[in-house]
Amino acid sequence: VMIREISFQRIHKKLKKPFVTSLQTVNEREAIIVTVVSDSGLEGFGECVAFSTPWYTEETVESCAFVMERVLKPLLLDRTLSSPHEVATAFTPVKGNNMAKAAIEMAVWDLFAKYEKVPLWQYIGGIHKDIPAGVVVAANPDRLVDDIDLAASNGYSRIKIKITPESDVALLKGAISRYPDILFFADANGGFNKDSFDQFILFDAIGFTLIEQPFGEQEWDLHTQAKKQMKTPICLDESIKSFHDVERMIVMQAADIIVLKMGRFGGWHETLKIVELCRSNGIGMWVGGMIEFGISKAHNLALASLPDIVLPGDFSNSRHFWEEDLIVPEIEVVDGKIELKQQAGIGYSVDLNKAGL
Ligand code: OSB
Ligand code: MG
Repeated sequence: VMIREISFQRIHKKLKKPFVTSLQTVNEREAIIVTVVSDSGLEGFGECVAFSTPWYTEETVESCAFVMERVLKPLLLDRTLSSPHEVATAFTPVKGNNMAKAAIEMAVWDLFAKYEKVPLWQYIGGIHKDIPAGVVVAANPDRLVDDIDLAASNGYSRIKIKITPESDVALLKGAISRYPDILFFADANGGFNKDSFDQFILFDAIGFTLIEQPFGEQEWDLHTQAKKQMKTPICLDESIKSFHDVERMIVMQAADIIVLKMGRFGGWHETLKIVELCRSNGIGMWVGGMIEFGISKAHNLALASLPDIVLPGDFSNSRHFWEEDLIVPEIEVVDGKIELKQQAGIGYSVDLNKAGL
């Protein structure tokens, strides 16, 4: 496949309601849509998931726009690839900037699946055709019970609750015990530290399926200590940026489960290596979200189809965050599940006319 054209579209949309985390409140979402075109006229799509400012990771929309246009695009343009794995090799001389790399790389994987005329989820060896949905609720104690009730009534069988050291253990326990059939995850986004370590251990009694990123991304020792003392599985999100981070996590016994985020790993190639490493070491995996649009979600859904991914990910329907998504059809949750498409590639068409506010 010859890469004849690579283009970028910067878009932004207002969220239906603000997304509140301990780190940041997101009201509006910018993104960069990548389109790659082959010599035969096939189109592949990717989406850059960096945020407007560096509150979650170092990269930003602006840094990615620069790196994609000026640094990465020239490495691929007019090149003939025999496998999408060659993109990661072509990008190796460029340090970091994983979200910029991932956005272009994902578009090439979509293109190859379309070239082979198979859905992307089949192209990568996926088997699950119905992906369990999952939704996120904010740490706000006044709204916790109502938010959980709403998510449950919308059919979600996995609810992730943002927690902080100020979260009330008894309130959380009471709120989630009302739904014994729903899986409840907790996500601290690194909000605990050495001083609040003992307080964190008390969260073990709540009954969460797992607790995501209790401590800062470099706090390997604290995670190891917490895992030793707790029965609730510890899950790492922000700490995991590469295959090597997972190796370190395994050696240090710092966690039982990881969140897969292709943007942070640099794309499909690194993600598939990480999945294999986790599989062979008994590490659990699930696919995380970045408040993204349908293109990134479609890639994530394909990833969630892999045999060893059994925990439900951050998969809500398109209308959860957006008045209108830019894929057709939109992502829809039916009976708590999202059905994968049979069309080649990501399985959805992209309508950039729908990219406005
Ligand atoms: O920590 O998982 C996170 C959204 C933006 C940045 C970080 C995180 C999140 C989420 C997922 O919690 C939200 C979603 O897309 O469903
Ligand atoms: Mg997280």
